[in-house]
Amino acid sequence: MLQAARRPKLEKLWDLVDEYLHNDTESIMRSMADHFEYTLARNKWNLAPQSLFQAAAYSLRDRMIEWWNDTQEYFYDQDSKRAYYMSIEFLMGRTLTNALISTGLLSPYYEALKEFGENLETIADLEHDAGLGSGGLGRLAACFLDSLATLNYPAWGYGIRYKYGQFKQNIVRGYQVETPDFWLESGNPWEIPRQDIVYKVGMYGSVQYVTRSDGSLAVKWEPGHCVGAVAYDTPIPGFNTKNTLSLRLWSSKPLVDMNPEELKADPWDMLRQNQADEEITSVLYPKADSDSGKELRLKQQYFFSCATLQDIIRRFKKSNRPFAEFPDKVAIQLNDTHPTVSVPELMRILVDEESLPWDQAWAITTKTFGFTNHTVLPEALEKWSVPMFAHLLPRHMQIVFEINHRFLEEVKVKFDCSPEVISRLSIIEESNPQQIRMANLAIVGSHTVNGVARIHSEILQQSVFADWHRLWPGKIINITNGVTPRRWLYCCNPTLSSAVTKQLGGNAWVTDLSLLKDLRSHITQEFLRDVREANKVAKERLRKYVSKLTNGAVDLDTSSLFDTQVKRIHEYKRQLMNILGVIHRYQCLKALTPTERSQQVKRTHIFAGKAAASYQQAKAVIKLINTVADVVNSDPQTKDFLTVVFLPNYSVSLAELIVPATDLSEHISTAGTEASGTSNMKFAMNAGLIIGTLDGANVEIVEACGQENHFIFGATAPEVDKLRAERQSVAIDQRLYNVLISIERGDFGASSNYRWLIDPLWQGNDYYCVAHDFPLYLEAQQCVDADWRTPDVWAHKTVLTMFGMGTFSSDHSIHQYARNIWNIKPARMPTEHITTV
Ligand code: GPQ
Repeated sequence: MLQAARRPKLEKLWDLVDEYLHNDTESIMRSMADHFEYTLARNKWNLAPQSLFQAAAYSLRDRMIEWWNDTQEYFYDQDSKRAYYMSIEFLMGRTLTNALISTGLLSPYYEALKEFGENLETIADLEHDAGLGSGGLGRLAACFLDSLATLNYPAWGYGIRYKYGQFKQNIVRGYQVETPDFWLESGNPWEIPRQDIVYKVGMYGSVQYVTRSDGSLAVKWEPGHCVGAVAYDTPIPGFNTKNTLSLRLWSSKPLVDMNPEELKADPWDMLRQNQADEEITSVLYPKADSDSGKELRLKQQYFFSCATLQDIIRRFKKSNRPFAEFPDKVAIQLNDTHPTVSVPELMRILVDEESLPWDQAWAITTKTFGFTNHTVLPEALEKWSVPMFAHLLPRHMQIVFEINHRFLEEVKVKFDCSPEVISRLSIIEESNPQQIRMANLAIVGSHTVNGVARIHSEILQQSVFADWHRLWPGKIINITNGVTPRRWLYCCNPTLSSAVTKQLGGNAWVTDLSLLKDLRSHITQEFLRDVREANKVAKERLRKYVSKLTNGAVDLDTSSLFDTQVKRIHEYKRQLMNILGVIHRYQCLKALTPTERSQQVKRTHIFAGKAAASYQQAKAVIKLINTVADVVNSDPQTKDFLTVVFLPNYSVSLAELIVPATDLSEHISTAGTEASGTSNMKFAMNAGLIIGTLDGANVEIVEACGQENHFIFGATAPEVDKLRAERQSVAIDQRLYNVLISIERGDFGASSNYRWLIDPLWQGNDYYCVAHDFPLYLEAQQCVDADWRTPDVWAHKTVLTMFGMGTFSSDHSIHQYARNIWNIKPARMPTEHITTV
């Protein structure tokens, strides 16, 4: 309430509001009751749990808005440089428990809900996940927001408010069936619609040349159609600080009065156009198998970039500074290539609208943007066809050509590059039709490019972006990903968290995870016991979940080893190798006598993850896992020793349940394919061991936690390159042969379901090296069994792992972004600026 001080007459009024927002149980109950009755218009005699959740959320949101306003005012007063994190995905999951913990209001809310006759956990479970993302990239963005707020950095998140998040996955007769995820069904109490913040976003049309008053010639884009971008803000509380940031998501809406020509059109045509405008932000990743689908994706990207830049520039202009100082006040991070059209958009604004000379505009632009790459898979590097781009964004197309022309001229003059190198560096691919390589545009338009794990950044430097690395040494850097210890340890694993707090004599570790390393040298028996206990509690919670999900059909044995692989289903992640390994284990068990069987390590294999709707191979893997589960779980000879479950509809909240309950997690991608992985960090932070390849962040995790504590196997990245280059055909191991034959024979339903998976293996067409790594994987699994049989050995490894995870907090990553890319400083509100108790 800093404003109040400036307008004394209103002071009293604000004091009254502050009074209302006190944080004791009584005041919280009063605000909940208010929202129950007036915001939700519910009958007070019927305290439906869903409405209680909403009332709790609204009342908490009020408190966060209070802090959010103060934070924004504080940043403004401090004239802080701000970082803007632009991401097409934000995989936020649920908010309630996390926000209560961050704001320090868990206990009064717990009490308040108890007074209303409800339990906080039950109420928290009613919240629908905000699934505005599909995988690690979106979850990383969410972890980064949590760290930015917690570390008091002046920052904003910008993205799209999709009406439908990532699809809901149902498993029907073993197959994945997708249905829309209408996450807004019961409303979204966290967001604040800003009908007052609407920007005009143009598209199509033509480029005009106009004469300025001084006689010079200016270029002006006359869009053929305009849509509105409405802001929706979600407060992002920091842990143990009142600094509260904002995630601003854009929603599209028709702007009829902006399109006067269209007013003359047939009303039905207009209605259809309005619907099309609303559709821009309907779904995450519209199907791109048609030209219209591709255009919609590009439209989304431009819509989001255009609205965000207008908002950033409006905020910058409040300081009345010249544009030359823009990069001193603004850092924009492009989370992958999706927001890269922001580069020509900023150039258009500076050159066409602000009349800056090209060179100055370009200097400002390149000092403003940073670019994070998240993949080396060539198929995932975005390209847009030139004719399509030119049709939707004619002025931007000119600008991209101009950027490319100037860049290539500079390269030719300053560096002695061959024509091949020039053609690889070009932003335009000379195919038919020509394509814009968005990664090249992002690299040229940014001052720094970063990979997300050491090995990934090295691959970028040495192969994928090697030409660039030679051209501009030092421009490609590494910042290894991290995950927030608030959500991924403190909130999701309260028992283990308490043990750590007890051990360290306080909870400072929640914002400084490096404190864990001090515990490595004196591991106590008490702590080992606590870790085992936490694992037991988490396993029991998961057992109950699975039992409810399967109507009691699957009852997990919590004394068994929980072996988990949960992530997007993709060939490179090799869930196939995992399930083939499970079939091998099943065959081994079948071949044993009952006495021998009873001496085997009991195991539960847990899978979860979504396959892209059009990805046949990935969908076949899901079918295979589910069918193996049916066979194995109902086989009386083996069912006491081996259980397989595929948990449908993987999500952030499901991960929060699975991660603490896992003994061993699988991160077994073909070396050189997984940029980083972040679930590996979550599991290890929760004292889980890793079976994995030397890929992505696994490399650094095992280095930090001790390779001897994990189960590392398989071809290394250079070996994979060699295998591929030599096209070596790998002889199929006898155990793999037996597994493939059993699938072929129909032991797991019609083998035709699995042609996509098995034929390439028989044919030696094994791009992801499953056949090569399979025997090594089985050996690593045998080592797992051996260690599991010695509980003390296992327990020591888990604890050493957890204590080695100090640098994998997203706080650590964010400090590096702040220092090495954005040049921003923390700005924590001093307590006297805070009006709420
Ligand atoms: N990642 Cl390019 C995604 O989740 N989606 C994408 O579209 C791309 C990458 C992941 C990547 O596969 C993981 O290895 C990373 O840990 C994660 O991004 C965050 O960097």
